[in-house]
Amino acid sequence: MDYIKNVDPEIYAVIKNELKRQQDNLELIASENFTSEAVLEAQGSVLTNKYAEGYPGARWYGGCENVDEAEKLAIERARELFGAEHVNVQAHSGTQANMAVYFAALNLHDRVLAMDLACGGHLTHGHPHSFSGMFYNVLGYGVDKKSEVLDYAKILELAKKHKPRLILAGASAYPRKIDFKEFRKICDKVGAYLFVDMAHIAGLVAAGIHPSPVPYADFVTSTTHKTLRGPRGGFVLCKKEFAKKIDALIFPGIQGGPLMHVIAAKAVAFKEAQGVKFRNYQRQIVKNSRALASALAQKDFRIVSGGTDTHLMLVDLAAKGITGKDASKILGEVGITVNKNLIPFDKKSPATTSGIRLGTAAVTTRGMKEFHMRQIAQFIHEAIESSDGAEKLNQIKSKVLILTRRFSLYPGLLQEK
Ligand code: DSN
Repeated sequence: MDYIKNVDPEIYAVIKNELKRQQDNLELIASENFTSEAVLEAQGSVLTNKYAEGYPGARWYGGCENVDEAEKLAIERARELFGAEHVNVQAHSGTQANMAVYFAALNLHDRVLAMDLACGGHLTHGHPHSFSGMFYNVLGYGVDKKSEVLDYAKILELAKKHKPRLILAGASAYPRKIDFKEFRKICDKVGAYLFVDMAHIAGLVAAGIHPSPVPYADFVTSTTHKTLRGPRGGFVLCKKEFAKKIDALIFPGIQGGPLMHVIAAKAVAFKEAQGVKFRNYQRQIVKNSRALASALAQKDFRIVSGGTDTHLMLVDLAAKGITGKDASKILGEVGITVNKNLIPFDKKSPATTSGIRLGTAAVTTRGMKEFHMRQIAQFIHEAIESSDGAEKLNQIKSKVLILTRRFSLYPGLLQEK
């Protein structure tokens, strides 16, 4: 980073400080991860200089022979990894991948059935301030009040009553496996498209640890940077019959030039996701998630739905007498990064919340195992119990630092010469 250090010391400092923050803290935000060095290299490469509107072999600009290869590799690897009929790797983000699917499948104001935000859905699943809620008539389904898991009979009832043109499955804060086969059956009963947003679980799906939505869904979207561990970005998988429509809607429909450096980094991530090492990594994510949930439960934290089958869990803090907002602040003070999150049927507002969401993808990337999850649960417990004791919080912060220092992250990066 010598060039940036000389040209722009302020931004150099930002990057350096962020690297230190990532190294020193325990990253438990369920949607975050640490890419490999290979992904970082591809994303920071000269491919950023190239315009390549269009698709491989059919671009609007000359000189695309090398970036064509990168995009073809990304497409082929994703197709193989997920067994999809068609792949588009140009979506800049999950939101844009989702937008292309809405535009491909629906007319304005069509009816959609999607997971409620309060029960774990995403902003693009119908929030009134998202294009999805502005352009479409989105109705929500949730989880069962007692079990806090998806109630497929209820979803079928809603589908029969409201006759949506599209049903959206997938969530940002749902800790249990989703039965995509059941969703397909519901869609077939009411003649709806099935659209799965697998952004959170894409790595688990790639590794065969969560059942794949691809055989059942008309459209599947994802980001590349969560459990999949790639660069920040999105992609779309769909049945062959929608291929042309999806491609035309991504470009020129909603995007201009694709980010070829990001597409190359996606190709690297898809390659990394093909190996045994990645499968073992995904298995460890879930083992760690279960270990963290059960260690927290032993400290009397209520885990929504009683546990987890995935990389994430929701912790209900109501009985601890603290809000999600305050808990995330206190945990931040001891170097544990989490986000406040609504829990199903939350009585508090989205800005306050009764819960926090925790995920284990990033700490597993660092090499932590079940034993360390039990240590982390202890830190969380101690921090929440001593929320007004600055000295105690400092002690916990030191323990967090001792743990994170044992698991190096990007060793050698930005080292002073
Ligand atoms: N913002 C992401 C998350 O945290 O789940 C979803 O896009």
